[in-house]
Amino acid sequence: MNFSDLASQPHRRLNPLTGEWVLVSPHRTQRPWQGQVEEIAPETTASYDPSCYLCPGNARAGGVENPLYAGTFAFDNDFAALKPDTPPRKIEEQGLLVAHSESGRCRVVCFSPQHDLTLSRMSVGALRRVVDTWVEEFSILASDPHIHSVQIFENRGAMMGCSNPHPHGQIWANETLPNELEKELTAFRDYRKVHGTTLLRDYLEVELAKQERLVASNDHFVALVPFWAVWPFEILLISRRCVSAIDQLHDQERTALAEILQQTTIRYDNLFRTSFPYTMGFHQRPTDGGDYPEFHLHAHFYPPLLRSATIRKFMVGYEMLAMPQRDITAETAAQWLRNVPAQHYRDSGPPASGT
Ligand code: H2U
Ligand code: ZN
Repeated sequence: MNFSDLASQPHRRLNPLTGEWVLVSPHRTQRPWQGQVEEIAPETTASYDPSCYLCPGNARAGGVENPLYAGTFAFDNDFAALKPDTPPRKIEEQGLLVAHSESGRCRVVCFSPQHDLTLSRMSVGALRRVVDTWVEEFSILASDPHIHSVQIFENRGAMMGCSNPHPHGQIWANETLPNELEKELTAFRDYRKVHGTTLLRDYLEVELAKQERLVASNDHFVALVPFWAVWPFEILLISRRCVSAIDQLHDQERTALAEILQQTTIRYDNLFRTSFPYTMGFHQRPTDGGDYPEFHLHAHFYPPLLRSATIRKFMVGYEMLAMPQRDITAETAAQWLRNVPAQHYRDSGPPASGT
């Protein structure tokens, strides 16, 4: 098989971060669709919602009142999935009934006081404050001796199960390493043992040479559709310098991260002229105090939309029972994302006629 076959022939691609394969069926993109079309919720346009539990000055569950914050605001999740004071316990029966207690902390981070904003419509200055807040939260959680991994993420849009349009994300910090981090860490370690370099540094070099999967880039970050993408418009955001977590980013890199977050999310919104749903999050070194030279900071964006604002990809059938599958190739997806305007559609007037 050679690279020119990838646009037309069924094939599988390997994800070197997880060791898992994805089936790609590019010949299938013309298949008709008569299935479910999602309702889109109308876009929020009020900058303050008196019933929102994240807006400044409003009361949350349990009655705590949010401060009149002006930038970002972080607090302990009132319905935390993990608790710091969980007593250590273990069940291990015949290797078949195995359960371990898990302690940790859950935080909620409001990105802006303005209820109707999204990351895609925030200024670089405001996004930089979000980056700084993530760094601050990461550093505090990382210094807790009981916390060994910190997962920063955002669920955006009702389609992804997000409970509230107010711009916000979450941080879950665990005593152990979650599955995805564990898989990546093993892959990074194995790669470094064999090649002496970091897997993502080498992968970035390959992609910068080939160009065809790049979406956006600046002096410090590159956003691309990875060769092994599962979700139609999945993006991998990689730091050019190999740092193991956001606390190692210097001033210019933090601003560059804010800029590329803006660029990536604007391109997503512009693709189908809708507030594009996704789950995104950073993968960073474990926070057990160890040194992780093999770990290379990156973020994943997993958006569910497939071919319009209302048609989504379902991970069902073959995907649940066998392996993930996609129709449009990573190269086509990257090309579509590269070709949309770099300015947000809601800030750039009506579309030209005929588009
Ligand atoms: P999601 O929209 O991504 O689900 O995040 C909202 C989080 O906010 C959710 O985890 C928390 C929920 O537990 N929350 C509070 O901490 N306080 C509240 O008053 C309501 C929701
Ligand atoms: Zn709000």
